Amino acid sequence: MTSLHTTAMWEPALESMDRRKLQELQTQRLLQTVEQAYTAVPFYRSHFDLQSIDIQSIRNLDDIARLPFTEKEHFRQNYPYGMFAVPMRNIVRIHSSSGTTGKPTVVGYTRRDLDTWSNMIARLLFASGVTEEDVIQIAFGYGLFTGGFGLHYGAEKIGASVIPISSGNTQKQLMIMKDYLTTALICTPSYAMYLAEAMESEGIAPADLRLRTGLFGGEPWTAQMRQQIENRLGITATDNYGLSEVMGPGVACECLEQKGMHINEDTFYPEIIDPQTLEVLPHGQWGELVITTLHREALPVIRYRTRDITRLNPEPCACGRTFLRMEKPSGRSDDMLIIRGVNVFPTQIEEVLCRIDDCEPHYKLVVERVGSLDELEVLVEVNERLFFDEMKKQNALIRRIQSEIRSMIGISAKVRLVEKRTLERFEGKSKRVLDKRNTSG
Ligand code: DLL
Repeated sequence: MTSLHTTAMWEPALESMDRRKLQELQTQRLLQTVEQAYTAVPFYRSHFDLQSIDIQSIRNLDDIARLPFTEKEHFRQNYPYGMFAVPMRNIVRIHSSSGTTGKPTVVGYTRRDLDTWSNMIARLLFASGVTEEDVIQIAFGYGLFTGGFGLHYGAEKIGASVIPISSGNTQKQLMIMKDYLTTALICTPSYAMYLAEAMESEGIAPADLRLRTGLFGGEPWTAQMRQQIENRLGITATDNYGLSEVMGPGVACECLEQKGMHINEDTFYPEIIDPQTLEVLPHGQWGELVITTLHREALPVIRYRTRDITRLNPEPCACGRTFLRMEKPSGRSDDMLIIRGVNVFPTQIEEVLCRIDDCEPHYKLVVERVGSLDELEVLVEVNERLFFDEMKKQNALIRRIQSEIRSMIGISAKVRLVEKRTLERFEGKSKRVLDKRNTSG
């Protein structure tokens, strides 16, 4: 299989490894991880003992299905450092992720973990064709969030010129992008969209910039949103995935084929489970992604339930990487809205809206209980021409959106057209859902 988009690999011996050899490596690392978790982390010892797991009986990759899951709640119960497997003197970095409720999840890294992490990021950058020739603008928040620092050290590792601008300050982002000749932009897809819009209102055209590529992640986004970002910024955009509990960004990344994200399987062992029955599902089926770390010193994590809904594709990829690919997550199972009994992911609405020319890719979903019925209202920005246009055209657009939502998801929704730039914009992860049912009881 040949590809027009082949880029160099950062660690070709691992990234294009024969799958049988890879499984041997995974098995060896899994056994080490289980042993390390059991002996060094009291939480895992009691977690396994409670289920009468004899760790000597874990001998191959299939045995993993007998181990219990780790959940976010376990991190909270062991706040702050109870999940660490090494003494604090060996920890050189601490990050944390703030959930919406409860205590934050605290994660630690040894020196070797940081080295592993920057290699994962270096792989991700190379997979998108970014090299030492590039000037990378990192517009993820630097701080406790893993996005900024995580990507930073991998970018330095490949020898690129890194601009650690962090998130926010959109005017300055544009000035720097233009004056410092940025070639690669790293942020959330919603911030990329915001920057594209700000560029348009400042009268900056893609041709005025050197920007050629964007690496976006940290939240779900649709193929349609990618198309919009690519067109408006004049770039190629790739997706990358990760989560703090198992490391941060760098768990999986797209190559230039743009057909799913290669999971760094030498470092993370993926499974897909049915979130109801908790059974492991075969490749190709949609379900919840579960990850076991295979190479963490500070924080081994066994069968972490990510809540992200995706599926795995084991087909060989034209880029030559042998790691299997995960499809763009359609969303998190805990972000899924249940509206009148129908499961709705915000990304499904995004897909509908992005397909319609007069709609801008800025929307908000408001869910309410009216009487005993759930009601979904979709607020969507429309371009100025249409907003000030006659009622008839607006009504026609509303009917079209409603009918596409009905045919895609099977529910009826109220639709409200709003003027351009009236909905909130996001410098980090977007928050597009307001579920009033939870607050009103
Ligand atoms: O968002 C790590 C990260 C930073 C990844 C920068 C990529 C780029 P958390 O804050 O712990 O970590 O959030 C993790 O974000 O479980 C997914 O629900 C979601 N997520 C991350 N990347 C993607 C993606 C970082 N590419 C949670 N597509 C995960 C869809 C994503 N969802």
